[in-house]
Amino acid sequence: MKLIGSLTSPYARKARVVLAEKKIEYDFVLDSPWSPDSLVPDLNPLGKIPVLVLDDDTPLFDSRVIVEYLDNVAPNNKLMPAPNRERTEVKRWEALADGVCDAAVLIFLERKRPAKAQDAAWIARQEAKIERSLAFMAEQLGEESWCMGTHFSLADIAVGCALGYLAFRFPQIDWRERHANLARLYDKLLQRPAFAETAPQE
Ligand code: GSF
Repeated sequence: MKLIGSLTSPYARKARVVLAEKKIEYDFVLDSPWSPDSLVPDLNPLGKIPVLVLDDDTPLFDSRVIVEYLDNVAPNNKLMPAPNRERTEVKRWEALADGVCDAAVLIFLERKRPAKAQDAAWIARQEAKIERSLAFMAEQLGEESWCMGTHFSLADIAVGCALGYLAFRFPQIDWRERHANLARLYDKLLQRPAFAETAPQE
């Protein structure tokens, strides 16, 4: 199978971390959806990465669909519990983490516009989403070892990718100082080869 992505996308990183944690072999194909000759729209009508292309050429998107497929297709190292209340909680963590990435990406794109065209209120609205979400994550994590308490799960992977994207694109957001437990979780995740080997890079 092939993962179409980039070295900076937090959503592609989530898929890459899951592939590594599940020890699934794949080809990583770099394709920026922003380049005029990108092949992404031919695979995903939404024109977004990541896309997982299965061996029968079926394209899977978006990252949540990809990681759920990967967790189901390989029995080892389960990252999501069976359908029950805990699974719902893992998926809410993922929705929260992906939402932080969504807001961060919107700020990043808005700031690429000419300064006069940038909408300060729009940027402030996205920053507020990030701040509220970080506080919510910190409150939910508390002093637990992992997002779901005693065991590592997809929730930690999604949160780690979101925090890593903030550190990469918005080093001025001082989430480490304000939420020491999130910093501890992120530093612990960086000890895992799957995270260390997928750190965002230009
Ligand atoms: C979001 C992917 C996304 O926005 C997912 O996979 O979870 N809900 C989707 N990807 C960006 C790249 S990045 O910022 O990570 C993307 O492909 N943007 C191109 C576009 O046209 O929006």
